[in-house]
Amino acid sequence: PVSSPPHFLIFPFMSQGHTTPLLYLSRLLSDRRISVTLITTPSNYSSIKATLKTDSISVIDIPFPDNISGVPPGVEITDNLPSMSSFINFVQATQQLQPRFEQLVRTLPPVTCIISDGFLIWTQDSADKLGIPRLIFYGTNIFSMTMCNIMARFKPHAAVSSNDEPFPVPGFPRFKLTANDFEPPFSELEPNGSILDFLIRQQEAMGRSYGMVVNSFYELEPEFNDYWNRNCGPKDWLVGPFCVAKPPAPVGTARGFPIKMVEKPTWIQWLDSKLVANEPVLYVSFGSQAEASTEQLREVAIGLEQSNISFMWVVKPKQLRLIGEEFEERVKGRGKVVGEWVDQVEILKHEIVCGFLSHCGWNSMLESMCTGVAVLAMPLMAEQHLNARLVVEEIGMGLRLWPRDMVARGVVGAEEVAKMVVELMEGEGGRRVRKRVEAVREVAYGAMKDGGSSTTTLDSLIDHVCG
Ligand code: BUP
Repeated sequence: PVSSPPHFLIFPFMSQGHTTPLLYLSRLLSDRRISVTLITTPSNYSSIKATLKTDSISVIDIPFPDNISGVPPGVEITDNLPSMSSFINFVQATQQLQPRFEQLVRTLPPVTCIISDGFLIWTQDSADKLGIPRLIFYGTNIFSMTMCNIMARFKPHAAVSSNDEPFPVPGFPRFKLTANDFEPPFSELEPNGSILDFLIRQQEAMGRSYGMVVNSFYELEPEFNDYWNRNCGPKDWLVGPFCVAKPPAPVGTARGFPIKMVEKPTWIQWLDSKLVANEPVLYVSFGSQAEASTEQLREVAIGLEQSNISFMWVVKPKQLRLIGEEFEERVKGRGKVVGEWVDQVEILKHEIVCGFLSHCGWNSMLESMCTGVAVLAMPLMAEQHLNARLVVEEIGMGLRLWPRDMVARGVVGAEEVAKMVVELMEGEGGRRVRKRVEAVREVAYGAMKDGGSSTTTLDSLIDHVCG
């Protein structure tokens, strides 16, 4: 008798930084002859289908509730994370998907395993009810997870009197952090509020889970990984970096159609022209979620202008007018401002792109690593300050921008931007970190090759789950 293949159900959180990596993971699983069903909400359905470009992964959408109780007036909730200010309301609203989700799972071929985002806490209750093991996905690295865990358990910041004063980290005495490297409630000594409740529930659900899949690789953070498995848990499986996994099939190759020639976007043509002129380009982007203040954006603009370095700055359309048309006019020829969604990896892969001024979202950091582009770190929120510490101080593949007066949550001034952009692109510091990122790139690719650490870990995870 022919036995049916294992069936994994994947449920990403509805934001770019959390969905993209799970699409890659879906493909990695599907390539291993695992049947994969991806669950999402209606507004994400077509973009997920378009990105996957394959019919071998089923995508099913569950309608998002219309009337969401407890959402304060003025906070607009759709079925796609609207902005960080409505984060808690949004995650709470996703709970209303639970009955439809469970109903759906009961109608599908038997599910071997659920992989769902850590923010979708209630999927753990569903998994328990349905008797299916659940793996959690957080869009971050083990270093950040470990540091937050240590802060919550030991409160090492109780020993210092200000949020900017460094303290040694228990278990990692050589390493110094400040309370400003963390978001509340981790940065607080007596935390309370809805985020704390959320984290407590998340922690409790983690305790009931089968483990965590992580978009990272063992060689990148071995000591934090070992610490996590010894002291924190649940067990983690480091199976990335996903961005070097086989990319989705080119447009038009599905079902034997010939490859369609897609015209190069204007920003790639612009990079090509910079290559011809031999003018190295700094890529600037602060991600899809982070909201830099108007003041901060203006300082960055002035700094870029003063640096005299060529740059391409991808901004959210609503921020275009904050930067202003006169700015674009003044930097014309040297700088390009793009107010559209771009293929970031394609830009980072371009030969002429040599630096990345970034908010340090974890996907961006992995993409920089895997394309060998050195980072200029300007973290804004969430775990980005920790990511900056990891890539700059631990891995050594980037330089850091510091706000005025070294107040970690203050505004980074134009003079600092200009100075460090020049240092990254033309200085000794830049040469040092570029060498380092090249070496890390090799290791990252090695982890995803046959026999590499992440490939082996994914195979062993599948063996574990499928018994
Ligand atoms: Br903007 C932008 N094109 O124009 P991060 C982003 N991206 O491909 P974030 C594009 O979105 P979280 C664009 O390559 C990366 O994979 C980028 O994820 C892609 O930051 C992803 O870097 C952004 O993790 O997400 O958006 O702040 O807060 O969830 O980490």
